[in-house]
Amino acid sequence: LRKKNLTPAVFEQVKDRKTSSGVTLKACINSGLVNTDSGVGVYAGDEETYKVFEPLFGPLIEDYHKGFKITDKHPSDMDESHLTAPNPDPEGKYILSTRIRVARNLRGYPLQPTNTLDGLKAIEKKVTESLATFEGELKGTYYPLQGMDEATAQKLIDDHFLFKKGDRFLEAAGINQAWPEGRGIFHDDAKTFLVWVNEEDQLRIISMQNGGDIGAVFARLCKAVNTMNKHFEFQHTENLGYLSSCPTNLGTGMRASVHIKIPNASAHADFKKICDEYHIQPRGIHGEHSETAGGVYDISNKRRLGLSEVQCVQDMFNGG
Ligand code: ADP
Ligand code: ILO
Repeated sequence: LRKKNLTPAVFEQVKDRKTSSGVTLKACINSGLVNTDSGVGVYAGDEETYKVFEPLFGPLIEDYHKGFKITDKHPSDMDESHLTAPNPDPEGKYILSTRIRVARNLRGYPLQPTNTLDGLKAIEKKVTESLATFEGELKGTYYPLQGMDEATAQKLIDDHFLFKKGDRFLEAAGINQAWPEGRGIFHDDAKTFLVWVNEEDQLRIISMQNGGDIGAVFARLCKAVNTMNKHFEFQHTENLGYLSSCPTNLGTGMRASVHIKIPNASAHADFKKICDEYHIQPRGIHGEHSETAGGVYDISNKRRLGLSEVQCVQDMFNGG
């Protein structure tokens, strides 16, 4: 998307621009320059990046979040009673698990590419102190990455709960600095409510469980996010919604997915075309940029900006 949208004319317009915290064009596009197989290839270093580099980011955002115009206002709806998504597979024949996550960043801190070790640690402290007060189904424990033994970390990654180490896209965007300091995962005993701390975004708030009960997963996420809204102020603007370092995660910051067995559909010649038509994105079984196994795909909503959270989940339900 960067290659398509950074035309010679746009390049001339933005090549010498800089945000007040020093974010340059080179910093925004380095991840895609290093990783030529990127789908998107840009990251924003701070809130101002989206304004200062709008000649590049504006068209790219409209390109990814189909139907959204940069001048539009972004809506929000986290009322689970507005969702119509009865379990599509009550017998558990096709859907292995359901996961819905949102990305969030705290107001007052830069986005991750320009964050500092002090910033990461301050965020970790603030967030974990608040999470420690959560009760009921949101009650859990924080596990810092620093000091976690390799086998425990790898098991959490293999079981789809924890982010992976050394992601080359994040590395080139400057997001892996001082790894693993300041990073960690909070979760309840059942691992159905989880919070990633200081990965690509400062927070990833996650609700997940086995099976296809999308409504229950969304209801838990609504409860978690509504509770977190009382504790934190997140970076947010009227037209871009919640801000994130990758422009694909703007707006709702929401990716609602199912792990689903579709060996025949995925082998169909029109698989990609059908996914595009329904605004869904197929990923491998271990997340983005991973391969898949046994015809099991991660199917999720592609658009996250310009439509509400309820509509994002509805996109995934309709497409899946
Ligand atoms: P993100 O969704 O946070 O953008 P990834 O695509 O890397 O990032 O996925 C993170 C992890 O979540 C991966 O291990 C992936 O397999 C897991 N995951 C995604 N969707 C589901 C799902 N429906 N059920 C179980 N695990 C899932
Ligand atoms: N920079 C990577 C990832 C893009 C979208 N995904 C995430 C996790 N932000 C790319 O361009 O392929």
